[in-house]
Amino acid sequence: MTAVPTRSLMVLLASSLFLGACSDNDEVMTGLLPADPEPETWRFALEEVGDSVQDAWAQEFRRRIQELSDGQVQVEIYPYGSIGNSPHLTGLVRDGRVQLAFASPGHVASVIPEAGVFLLPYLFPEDDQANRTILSDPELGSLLEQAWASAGLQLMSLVPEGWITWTANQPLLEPGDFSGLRMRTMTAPMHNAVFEAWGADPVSLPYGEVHEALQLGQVDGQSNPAFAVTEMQFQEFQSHMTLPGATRFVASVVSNPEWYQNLDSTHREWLDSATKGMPEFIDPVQQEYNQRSLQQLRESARIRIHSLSKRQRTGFREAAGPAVEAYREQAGKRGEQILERIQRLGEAARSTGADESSAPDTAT
Ligand code: 6CS
Repeated sequence: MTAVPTRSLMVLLASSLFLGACSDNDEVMTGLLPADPEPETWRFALEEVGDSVQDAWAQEFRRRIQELSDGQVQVEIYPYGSIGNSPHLTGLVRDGRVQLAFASPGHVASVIPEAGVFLLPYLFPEDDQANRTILSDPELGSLLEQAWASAGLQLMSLVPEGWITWTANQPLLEPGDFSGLRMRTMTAPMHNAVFEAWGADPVSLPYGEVHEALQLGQVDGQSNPAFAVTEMQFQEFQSHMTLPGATRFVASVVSNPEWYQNLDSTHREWLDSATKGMPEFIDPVQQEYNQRSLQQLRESARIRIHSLSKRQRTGFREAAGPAVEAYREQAGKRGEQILERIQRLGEAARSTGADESSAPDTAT
């Protein structure tokens, strides 16, 4: 029999007496076991305000992590405005001061030129399922991960946020309508290249400055999913919205690569399992948010909503050539591989008829 040191015996005895006095409550029993490790906190910064698509993603991620880790990992969510704008958030992740953040292509393409592929009009199929299949393609995923890694960012997930709409104080139905229009763009030069191809005069601004710029007439129009328009109240200063069915807003969730690599296997597994399946969670959420916003705009009759016909879309696609060239110049060899992979997957979807459902009212 193993001898129990007298001091330990006394501690045990005192503990059982104490327990006896306190009933056999589980929580108190826990006090006898080695102390639970202190929960660790992961900071997660958003590019959007509370109740947005990014917020819904982050809340669900937090719920999953806390459940998987049994509370050992807490996630602290910082909505847009609490710690900085998009380029700043990317910097915080690269410096390791924030563990996780959203990074959308219109901003992050400044440091990851390959991210600009998500800004190219009429590249991805219109069909939702075909689009999902492309975004989950392992070969494309690996190329994107390499691109993100070479900018010091670990790509954790792609987050579909819905079709991008254009708003202005005039209908935007053909490329010529953009002529001289001061279009607000996100901060990456690639976003300017898209609207320049149609003759616009782009003005790069952080998200948080768009409302004021529209109000003061410093910009004439902007582009964003419908949920973002109502959430940020852009419709207060815009009389027309176009549903071009040209580009979907696909954000990325990024982490610090060193932090990710240095996580112990259990924590990394929690993180990976929490992230897996998030596209399936967020897709219906973004659809609901975007549909609700469009409905709200239609009912308020504050803004006229236009859908582009097939012919009008073709006009925009054909005029977007210089934007594709700008992407090729900026994104180099890997950028070309990414573009070709998306084109190949898109052609495969079209040849199987998976891209037939190009409804004119492509709004979510
Ligand atoms: O327009 C922007 O800058 C922002 N739009 C959305 C929908 N999310 C984040 C991004 O920064």
